[in-house]
Amino acid sequence: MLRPQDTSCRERKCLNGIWRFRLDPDGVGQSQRWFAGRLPEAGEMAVPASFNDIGTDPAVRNHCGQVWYQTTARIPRGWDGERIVVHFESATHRATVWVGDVEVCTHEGGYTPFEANVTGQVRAGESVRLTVMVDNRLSFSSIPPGVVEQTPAGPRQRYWHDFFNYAGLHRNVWLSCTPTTYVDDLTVVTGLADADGTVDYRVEVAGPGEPGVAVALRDADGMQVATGSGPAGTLTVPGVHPWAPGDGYLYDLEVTLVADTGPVDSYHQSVGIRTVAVDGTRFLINGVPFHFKGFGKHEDIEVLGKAHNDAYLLRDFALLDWIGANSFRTSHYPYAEDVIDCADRHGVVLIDETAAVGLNTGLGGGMFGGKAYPTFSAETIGEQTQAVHAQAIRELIARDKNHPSVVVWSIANEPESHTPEAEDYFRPLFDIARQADPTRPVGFVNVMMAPHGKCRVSQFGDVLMLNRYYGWYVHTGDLAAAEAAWQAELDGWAGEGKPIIVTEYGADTYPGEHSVLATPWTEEYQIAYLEMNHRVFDRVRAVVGEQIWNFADFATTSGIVRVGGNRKGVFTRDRKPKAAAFAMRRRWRGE
Ligand code: GCB
Repeated sequence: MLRPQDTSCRERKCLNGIWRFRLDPDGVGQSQRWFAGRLPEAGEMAVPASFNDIGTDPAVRNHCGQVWYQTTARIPRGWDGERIVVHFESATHRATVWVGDVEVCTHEGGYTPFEANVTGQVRAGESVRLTVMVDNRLSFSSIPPGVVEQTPAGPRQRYWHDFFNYAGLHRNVWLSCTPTTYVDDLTVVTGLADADGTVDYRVEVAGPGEPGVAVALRDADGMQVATGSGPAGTLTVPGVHPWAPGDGYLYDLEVTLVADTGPVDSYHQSVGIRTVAVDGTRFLINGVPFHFKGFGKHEDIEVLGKAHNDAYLLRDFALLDWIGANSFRTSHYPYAEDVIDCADRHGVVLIDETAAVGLNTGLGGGMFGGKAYPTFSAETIGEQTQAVHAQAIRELIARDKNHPSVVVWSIANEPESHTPEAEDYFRPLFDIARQADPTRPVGFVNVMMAPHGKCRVSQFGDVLMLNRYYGWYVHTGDLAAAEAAWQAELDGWAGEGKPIIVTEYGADTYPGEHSVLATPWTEEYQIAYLEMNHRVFDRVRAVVGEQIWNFADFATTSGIVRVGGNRKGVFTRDRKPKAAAFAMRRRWRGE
């Protein structure tokens, strides 16, 4: 599935704005056919936004179940005879869509796009009613998993991840048209050999007829540098300008489908020509050792929750640049495609993660809920979860495979990984990721409870990604003990002969809290904690990356270890620097 575009043969119309909206606490909307007319008793909701923090009603914020969105849109007159599609960049966590009275699609998973061909349901020039039922419930067969517990006070959503379960229509909604014979998919794989670059391309065409395929590659100035024909081939770019960290140089690949009558479809793909490889403990981009400096992030802002926002996107990239970061992880789910595009343009390197977070019921010491569940079992995370997880991996790779910024697939964050059940669960998922993309390293993010020598899943990864909180969750406030324990564990991992990226280390820090002694929660402790980690990293050659948890403070469920959310940000939730931001700028920029 390709993202809608405006080209010489395609058009798109953005449906963002204020939609009709209502909760469905009793789950009756579908049987009462709320889609079959104007949504009854509806209020208003912004799209894109999480629905949770717009109003003031706790019933909305904490709603657990279905919600309904509806809008009316006019199909442009000029779209007669075209293939018309409705495209959602995401709906968290699942959705069913009706056009008029007709159900056109359902989708599972809150962070990847889906669409429906609605050509048969609409007429050019006429308006249509578009209704979406979104369900925010997590279960043992969703990714991420969760469980709805029935309590005397009503249903309560429990889950084992540490961010608020924001939901709704978080990203753009498009109406778009393509010709009836169209470019259905496109894959590019790039290579470098001395001064030449190569672009292997493969085009999939759908619809009637057998049009020819012509491709043209243009540089950033619009100069044509290579052309090709046929559905697959290799383009060579002499004197290539590679895509590299800090240098987001992009070529434009135009694919044209050509029939006897002339061009029938045109699609553009930006292409960064670069290579990625793992060589022993080195992580190579364009053959050059790369050291990841950056953060685990979240899509999380005041009022909007997890909605994409272009202004915050640019603000965050400006701050990444200011602090000297060269990378981040899309913890803990695929981010909006605009984020990945921005990373491509800015030369920011990404570890791209699925939404498989919290596959670990032992996490948090009860922080995330009362009742105990086994992680892997027929009743909890089992075959059905694994199938949904496999699909989440496929959808992430299908969406992001052509982005030069993406250099590692992370198939899960901190799952249980020390048990035989975990080994059986994950083995096939690594195979699925490698089948979907044989060109990028695959890994998962290891949790502290499965340290070196105990983890049974790390064997499958091309890289080792570790989240560790020595000096915070263990040896709290005792940085000397933390340093010794961390060093010992890291030396063990270094013996595996794979590159190690420390994907999380961090200390909750309440801005404005100070002490002459480095005391947990103070701005001074955050700096001392980070410095201790850096001493350890700088002694271990296999460590090729340091990504602090977190870029910014973010919203979580309520809990006795969270004060207005998770405070491990180097920036506050509204993106003000804590003292650690200046310390990190010195380390990463060397200033
Ligand atoms: C982790 C998780 C992350 C949490 C973080 C914390 O290991 O991966 O989602 O927010 O710890 O602050 O506890």
